[in-house]
Amino acid sequence: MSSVASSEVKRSKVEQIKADSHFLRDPLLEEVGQDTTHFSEAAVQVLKFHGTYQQDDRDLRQQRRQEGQERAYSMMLRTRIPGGHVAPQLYLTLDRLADEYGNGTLRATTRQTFQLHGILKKDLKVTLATILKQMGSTLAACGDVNRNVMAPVAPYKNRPAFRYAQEYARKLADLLAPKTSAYYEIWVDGEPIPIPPMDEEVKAAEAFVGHGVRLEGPEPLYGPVYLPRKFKSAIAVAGENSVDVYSQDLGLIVLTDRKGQLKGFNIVVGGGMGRTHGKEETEPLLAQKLCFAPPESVYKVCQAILAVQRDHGNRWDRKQARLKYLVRDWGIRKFRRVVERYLGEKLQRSRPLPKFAPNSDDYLGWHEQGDGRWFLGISIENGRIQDTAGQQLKTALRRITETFALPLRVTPTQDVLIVDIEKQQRDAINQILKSCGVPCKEEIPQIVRLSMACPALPTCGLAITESERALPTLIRRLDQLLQELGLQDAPFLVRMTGCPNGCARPYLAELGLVGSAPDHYQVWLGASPRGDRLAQVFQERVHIDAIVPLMRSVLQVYKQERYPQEAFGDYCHRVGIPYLQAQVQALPQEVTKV
Ligand code: SRM
Ligand code: SF4
Repeated sequence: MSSVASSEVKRSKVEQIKADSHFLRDPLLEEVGQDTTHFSEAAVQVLKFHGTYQQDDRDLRQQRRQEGQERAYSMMLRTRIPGGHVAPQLYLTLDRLADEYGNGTLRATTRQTFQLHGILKKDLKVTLATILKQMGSTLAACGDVNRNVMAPVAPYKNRPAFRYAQEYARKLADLLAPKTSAYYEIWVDGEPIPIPPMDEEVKAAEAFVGHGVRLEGPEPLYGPVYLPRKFKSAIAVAGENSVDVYSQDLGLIVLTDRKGQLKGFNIVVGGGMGRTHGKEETEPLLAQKLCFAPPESVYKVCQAILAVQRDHGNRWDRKQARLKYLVRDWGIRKFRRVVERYLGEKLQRSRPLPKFAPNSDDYLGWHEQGDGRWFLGISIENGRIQDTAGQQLKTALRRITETFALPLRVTPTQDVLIVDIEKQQRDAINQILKSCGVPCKEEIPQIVRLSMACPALPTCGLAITESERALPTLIRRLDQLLQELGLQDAPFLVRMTGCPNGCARPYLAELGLVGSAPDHYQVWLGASPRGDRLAQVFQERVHIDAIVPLMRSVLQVYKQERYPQEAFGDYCHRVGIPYLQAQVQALPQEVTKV
């Protein structure tokens, strides 16, 4: 379409790399087989579409530089798991690969996937091929394409909306997946491998041509330069927003009738978290209401939305290239008009929706799933599955999966559910967890269970400061503070990131801590616990040791002034950030200083 052509004029470096890659092949195909420790810059960009990031151990960077050695390179590998649903054999494969080629840990991510860290370049092909042969995939887990599609994890068999959300997460993932054969050529040398068959409905929907939605060539939806930037989608259920649907480029909300029949989806567009400190033009934004789509037209609408971003998204400044900026700059009305032009028909108005419930049900512990079987939610602190001196979490999950061959689901908050458990298996599962020292739900304070941190140091190349390694101590201090203040009945969502990119969605947390300098964090308050209102900056640069004293002063005021049952985020929003800042300033200096 025309703006793809016009963006050729001054497209960014990554655009050129994508164009030269011949549908995600070059220069990766050649470099994979080379005896080197790392990939070239161009291959690194292409590699992302294949689900892999090149990283280096940042703890060792300085020392290695001083010793004249190159960086300690390794690869992070991210799987694509629509709705977070993982078959037992795939889980066992990932568990084994983490030990054999990775750093011995698995990481459940905020988008319901698993990551392996620490894989050396020489082992990348065997690791990836092994995943592929177990019907797993990493294609499009990263890169400028539709990423892992999220959906609520609860496997309720008697609540059809949850089943539809999982079903359509899989369908949407298939519909919007890249079609290049490069993935199989590179990682399994084109060898035929078992691939889950594509749903007939999705196959039929793929043929949609609309007004130029599909292009000539091997990638009819994406074309040779794919999207201007990453694209994220999720499916929520009316009343349940564990996926943070308003943080997505494309969000679908399942609507059912009284009998549980699928009526269709409300569609929201243009959400996103990422920003850069000091660059006002970058900002977290909530997705806006676009339309309602019945099941028979939802695929067309989703493809049209993606095609509008493909053709009109910013291809010269990657910091302005997400769909959220197109929607912001055009306004939702113009965006809707252009989508309608691509569709060749009018969009239907969004349907009324009930308010989302607070995101305080993490589905941890034991629950009946509505068909006589059970599911068990296990808290994974900051998503890291590993064996430590006090807790053999990785061993426990492996033993349970080996013994009972049960599927797992990764939650949007970095936890794991084991599903389809027969009643008679419960005792043995409890016994395995106990013998491995894995605490049950009741033994973990709720503020700890609800919190999230991104990986940050030492693996993330963009981290400004610590996150996953810093939050465990801080969150326990915050828990202690709640108890001291008699506020243990009012835990709130705490999310920490090592930089402003927002990987743990901190701008939708009631307390968001965003790395701004080594050991310092920007403090955000006032988001809604329902994931439908963003937080605002409360303090710019707070040393990690000053966070608890700062929060003490805020929570004291909250305790005195909150309405009955008023959530912390809602209170902060009601009284406003300037009011809270004034309260903190009014306190003695020693309370707020580092
Ligand atoms: Fe993220 C980049 C980790 C969810 C926004 N993210 C990265 C990279 C790959 C760093 C890099 O580019 O070199 C991080 C790898 C760290 C590591 O060592 O693993 C990284 N992001 C993660 C994960 C693992 C965090 C976690 O704690 O689980 C999440 C993986 C999700 C997945 O399975 O697909 C993860 N990232 C998110 C989310 C949350 C979400 O999608 O719901 C966001 C905010 C939502 C959004 O995209 O707007 C997010 N990550 C970013 C950004 C900023 C994008 C932007 O629009 O500005 C970057 C940097 C970039 O793209 O340039 C980034
Ligand atoms: Fe890295 Fe920043 Fe994402 Fe954390 S938020 S994983 S530091 S990019």
